[in-house]
Amino acid sequence: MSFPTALVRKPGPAFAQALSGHPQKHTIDCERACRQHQLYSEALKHAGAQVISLEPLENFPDSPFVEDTAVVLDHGALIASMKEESRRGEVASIIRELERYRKITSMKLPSTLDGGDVLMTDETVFVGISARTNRKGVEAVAAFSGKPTLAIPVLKGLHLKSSVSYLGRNLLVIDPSSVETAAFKTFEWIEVNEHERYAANCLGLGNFVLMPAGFPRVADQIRAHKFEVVELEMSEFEKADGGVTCLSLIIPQIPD
Ligand code: CIR
Repeated sequence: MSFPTALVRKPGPAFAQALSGHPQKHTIDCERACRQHQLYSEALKHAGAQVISLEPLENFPDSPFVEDTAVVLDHGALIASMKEESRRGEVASIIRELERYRKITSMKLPSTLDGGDVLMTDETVFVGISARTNRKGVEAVAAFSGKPTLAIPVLKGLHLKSSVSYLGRNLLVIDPSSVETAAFKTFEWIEVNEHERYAANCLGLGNFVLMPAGFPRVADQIRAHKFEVVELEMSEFEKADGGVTCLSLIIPQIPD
């Protein structure tokens, strides 16, 4: 069994100003977001992660979405070059944390990348070409990872992982209307329909899967694959265009 470290960052009052295209973005409730975030951190611990909880960054409303700031592998951490001006400053404090665990490599403009576009599987890295991540960003991930790396056009949604996530054991959860499925044909997958789209973003951690509450059909299908499912209220993060994976930066335990 592996015991990863998970970096998380609590939402503060500035979270109400997070970037979002969600129609209810103006109703973000920061106190409720804090409570949901607390339960999220507890779920990570329940799944065996050691949680490092960073304090809110008041100048950076989107900073709870730590996943976007870096790609962490066994041999090092690649710091993302985030396209959104308002998010670029988030990486400084993440670098200070990650330096304790990994050698740091930083991407530079004109390459752009959000970590939410990076889908790691056992053999292959899939990187979304999206509104945030460009081809040079994919090339930077390919050079860094040393693994086969494929660019995947994101047809709908913010990031690749808004539409597909990897649970482990060769199993994906995918919204086939948002992403070409051809590249994933060596995987087994669970399909979500258009009403279940938000459940395409799940976090697999060993035998556990953290997923948003309210999608019982998807949860049952994941359970049928012998994962233990933890369902989480995510309403305030959904209103900020964020999902379950976005709220943590997973630092895998290096195998002995
Ligand atoms: C943003 O627009 O950048 C944030 N409001 C949402 C980022 C979500 N992150 C993720 O999916 N990895």
